[in-house]
Amino acid sequence: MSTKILIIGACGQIGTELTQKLRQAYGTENVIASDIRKLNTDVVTSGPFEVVNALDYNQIESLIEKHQIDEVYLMAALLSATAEKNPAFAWDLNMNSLFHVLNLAKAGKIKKIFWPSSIAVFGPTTPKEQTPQYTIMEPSTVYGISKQSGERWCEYYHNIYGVDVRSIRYPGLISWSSPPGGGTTDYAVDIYYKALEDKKYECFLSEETKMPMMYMDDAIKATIGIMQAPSENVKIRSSYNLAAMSFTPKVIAAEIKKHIPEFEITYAPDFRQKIADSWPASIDDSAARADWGWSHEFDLEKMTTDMLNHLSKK
Ligand code: AKB
Repeated sequence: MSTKILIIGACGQIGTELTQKLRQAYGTENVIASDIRKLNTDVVTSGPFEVVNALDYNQIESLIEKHQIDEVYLMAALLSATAEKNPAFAWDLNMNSLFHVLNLAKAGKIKKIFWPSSIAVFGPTTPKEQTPQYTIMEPSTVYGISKQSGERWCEYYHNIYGVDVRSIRYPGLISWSSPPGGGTTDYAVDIYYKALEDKKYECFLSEETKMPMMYMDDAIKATIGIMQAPSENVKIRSSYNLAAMSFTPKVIAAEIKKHIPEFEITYAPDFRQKIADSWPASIDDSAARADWGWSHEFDLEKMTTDMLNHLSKK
């Protein structure tokens, strides 16, 4: 029997590419994309799509029953920068959508959940370089607090109710096919667009702000990888550290300059600088590599070539 999948928040930066890859892997009809509204995107036109409010338990439940869903990927969330502007709504969306899905699994209505966490679970008191899987976690953003609480609840539902929930702590994600949605790491996507369009970019972070980053192809590979891993290999049920590369705005600008020599970057740090300063500069993801065989393919050089190729065609 085929696995039936529901993606909640399918029109976002990750959801867009995840939907395509899952449809290739599991068959278009078996992957139901859903989001708060029906946009005219590939996600909507390339297969089954449903409008759903991630805060509405009954709506999610009836979709799960209608399509006889086995697995849910809960991608709906407010990211770090947007969440700081609307803390109450960020907390509501990020926490209650998770509770809905955890409770549906607890009730036996779905078999498996993917829920994304983030490097935002760490804070200013966390060791900055090669941040370990287990370490001090005192997040200072609403987004980080919601992700850290979510991790605790995932582990609790797994330990107490046997819910099969799997999670990774995404670093900043860089993609060409869909724009990012309100994060602190978004500069690393914007910079490619502006380099091609204007040959210049004003960065909202300072030149030496080093953060962990990952190309979307690798993030999707990790997401599907952890979901397909045998249950006994997924030993951590809060969330796994995940890493590919770390760089500063200065370093990514120098890499882009190799392709577009006239490109210039300037710096005008705003409120997002404080968020970035509270996060790790690099991540130790050895547990993910050992437990379920995670490995990345893209470094800064390979990603930059791929991004510029795709964006120039776009
Ligand atoms: C953000 O910047 O908020 C996200 C994240 C690191 O989770 N990209």
